Amino acid sequence: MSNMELTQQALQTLSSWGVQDVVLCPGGRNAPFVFALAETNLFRVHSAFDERAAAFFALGTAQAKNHPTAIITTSGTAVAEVLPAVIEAHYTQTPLIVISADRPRRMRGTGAPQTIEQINMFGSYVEKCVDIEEEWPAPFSWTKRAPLHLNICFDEPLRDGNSLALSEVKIEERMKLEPSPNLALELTQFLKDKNHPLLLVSGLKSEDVGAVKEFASRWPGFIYAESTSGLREFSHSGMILSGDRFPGYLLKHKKIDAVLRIGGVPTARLWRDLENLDFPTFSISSLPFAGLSRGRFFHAEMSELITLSDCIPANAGRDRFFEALDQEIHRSWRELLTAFPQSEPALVQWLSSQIEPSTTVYVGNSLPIREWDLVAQREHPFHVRANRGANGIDGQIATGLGYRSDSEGLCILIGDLTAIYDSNALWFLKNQTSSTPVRVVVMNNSGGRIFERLFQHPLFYNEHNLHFKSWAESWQCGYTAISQPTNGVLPIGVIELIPNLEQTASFWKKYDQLWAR
Ligand SMILES: Cc1ncc(C[n+]2csc(CCOP(=O)(O)OP(=O)(O)O)c2C)c(N)n1
Repeated sequence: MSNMELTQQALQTLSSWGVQDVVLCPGGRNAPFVFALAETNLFRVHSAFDERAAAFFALGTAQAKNHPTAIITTSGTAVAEVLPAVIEAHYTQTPLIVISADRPRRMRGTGAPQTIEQINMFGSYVEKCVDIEEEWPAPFSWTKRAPLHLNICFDEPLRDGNSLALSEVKIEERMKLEPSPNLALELTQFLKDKNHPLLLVSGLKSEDVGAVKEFASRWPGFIYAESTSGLREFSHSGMILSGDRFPGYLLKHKKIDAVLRIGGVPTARLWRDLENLDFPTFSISSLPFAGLSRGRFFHAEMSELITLSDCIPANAGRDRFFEALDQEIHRSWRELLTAFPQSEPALVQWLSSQIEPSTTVYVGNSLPIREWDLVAQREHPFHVRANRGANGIDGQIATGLGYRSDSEGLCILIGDLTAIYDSNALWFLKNQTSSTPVRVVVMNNSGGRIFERLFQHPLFYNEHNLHFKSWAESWQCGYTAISQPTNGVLPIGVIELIPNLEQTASFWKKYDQLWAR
């Protein structure tokens, strides 16, 4: 069954159970539900983004109206946020239905982006957990007197488009998870016949950066380094400057013949695409998660890399024409930053040039981490942190504030929905005593704009016209609104960046055109 057919089955089943209200928390993985609910009038659809509140709203609705009510979440910590309401539903015997979207079963245990262990997550607080992939299950009983969990796996393309689906490609290697003592041998084998391998470096612990830098300095191919790696500002002639699209562009033009990933699970789009491509991939990480259900994976100490430089084949290199192209694309979009100074990327770049060197920067999930990776200045390094374990938009301010210290400034950059999600976390900023500057920067683009770029359907966005002044003041924090680059000293406390949406759209339009060659 296709994703949309599974979704239709789910909605028909809800309807047959008497569900009238559906609380929808749009994300990427549950996109089939967003599209289907936009086209049906079987239910009253309540769109929301904080799954914890949304689940309690569904609970209250079910109790008040005395009919089963559903909450639909995307994958990852979004599902976990529903637990308190499920517990309440259990003890009050309320028919709360949780529908969670999931990534395909083959990815369980891999730590791939937004892939967590969702099956039986609610334990004995639900009457049943039904795990669904490809086929709708045979009729099953449900008393409608207790919560129910339906977990539905969706593979890409999510809306049944025609991009490369797993079933269309032959994947020879499946993940081999066992740590091997033969890392050097296996890496030599892997790289032996490769002429243009790409090095992809993601999240590293501070103490591992030196060893990886040493290894990278001898790398003859292209390198794409994410900001959480601590290598993004490292000077190397193969360092990709034009952004995370360039690795995919190299792959499309057959200018790379392998990917060696070092560090945490990458944010770069290429990584997600590799899941469904039969492309030689080798990962080395100090975390025990492969991040893909295919390819070779080694769980190793980063200090081992020091001994691995000899594995790099002598004849490997990179295409000089594409090296120049990378620089040209980089130059072109930097001109766009100047042309559209009030666009979101220009404001992110400006922010990166204003904060003091050696500041710890905590970047929120969704667009902030991607925009920072793309446009932040590279003159001096920052300590960039992010929650890239499960990629949730929950708990971002609190996690960031956990990085406060007396020796370094702290700047947290998050989206507006992410800020509202964790609005109580300013508790940890109240009565701030540290002598170093702490800033919580909210990029207020009036909703979840990442979905504008992904799905172009307003039901995903949760648009609003809220601002953050009274929020900051109610927590006794300083507040400044900024809508264009300025030269003054950057204030501390809450900074609300208000990008010009038209300029942002123009920036991305022209940016997209740069790749159409
Ligand atoms: C807990 C959780 N719920 C839902 C999601 C799915 N999700 C990813 S990005 C996003 C929207 C974020 O909006 P905002 O914070 O305004 O950032 P923007 O997209 O505008 O950068 C959502 C809901 C998630 N990652 N984590």
